[in-house]
Amino acid sequence: MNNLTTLGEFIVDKQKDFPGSSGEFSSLLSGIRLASKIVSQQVNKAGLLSHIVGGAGSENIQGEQQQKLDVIANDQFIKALTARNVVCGIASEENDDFIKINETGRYIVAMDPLDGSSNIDVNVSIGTIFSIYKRKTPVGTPVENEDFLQPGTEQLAAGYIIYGSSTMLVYTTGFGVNGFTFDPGIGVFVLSHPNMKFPDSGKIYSMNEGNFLRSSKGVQDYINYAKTIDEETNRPYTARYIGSLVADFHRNLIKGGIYIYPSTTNAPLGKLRLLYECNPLAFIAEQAGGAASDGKKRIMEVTPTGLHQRVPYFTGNSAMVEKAEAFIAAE
Ligand code: P6P
Repeated sequence: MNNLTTLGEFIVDKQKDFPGSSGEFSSLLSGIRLASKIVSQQVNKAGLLSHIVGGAGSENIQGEQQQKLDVIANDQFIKALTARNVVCGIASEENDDFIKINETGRYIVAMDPLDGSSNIDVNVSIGTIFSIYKRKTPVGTPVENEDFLQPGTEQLAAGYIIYGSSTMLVYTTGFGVNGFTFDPGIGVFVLSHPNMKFPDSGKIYSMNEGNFLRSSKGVQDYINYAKTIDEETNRPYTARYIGSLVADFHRNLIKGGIYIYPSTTNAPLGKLRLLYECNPLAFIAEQAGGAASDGKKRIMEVTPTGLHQRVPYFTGNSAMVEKAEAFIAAE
């Protein structure tokens, strides 16, 4: 037991990467750690609740209205971040506008508190995605829209929690990617995947092929390329699509692959959100030796124009993303 590194120890140890943060940044990450544990417990109970006690919208055994799990997750992360007094504002997938927290806070957080929550009832892994920036407006003033509309290259940290067969927290502060697995027996996240990197090559492609005919010629050409039989280049690739971004991304990070949610005729900007889905996972992808683009441009260089802005999204092994971009460029 004593040769294990807990997330708490890791955060404190890496604090030296942020001179002058006076521990505030570590406190912020610890707030995310705490909320993750609480949400993990709720997610694991949800299966029980929805099938035995009745799901969201029903009454729980105390006769209280059973809240939707994504609302519970949203509340838990907001509560944990507010308590730390280091965050001035939060942009959440669950809230139309940003939430003002503490005017003396130096950081902002963009988050999807429970992505893929529609999968809970079928017991598929779901996740939380978060992104941390330094505020642009002066400390001591109310947080403003411009604090959130920063390009992904300005991220100080980003990560995700995957609530699956085990709960894992994977994050980066720009010095590599590290994964921590939650041990419910002792209630701590333990370093289980140090210095995570995409494998040198990948052969998994993740896309909802129901969108194939609604996608551009370049995307269709790439998917057909992935399906072509060519032993020399390890094709056909394997199709794996769970319909839960964090689960698909996490599998591709470990096994090698590309996740695609493209522009379609009925959703020209795609489905995924730039601020709290695409940018945080792009930071992780790039730190793990991979790439993330909108099919043409590095996603972290896109300047956001709105909190809930959608973008087409290609992320995974660099060579796979580059190949998809080449087909799009040739269309
Ligand atoms: P579709 C979940 O709703 C989500 O935001 C991602 O987690 C997932 O990858 C995607 O949407 C699934 O979308 O259109 O394939 O059902």
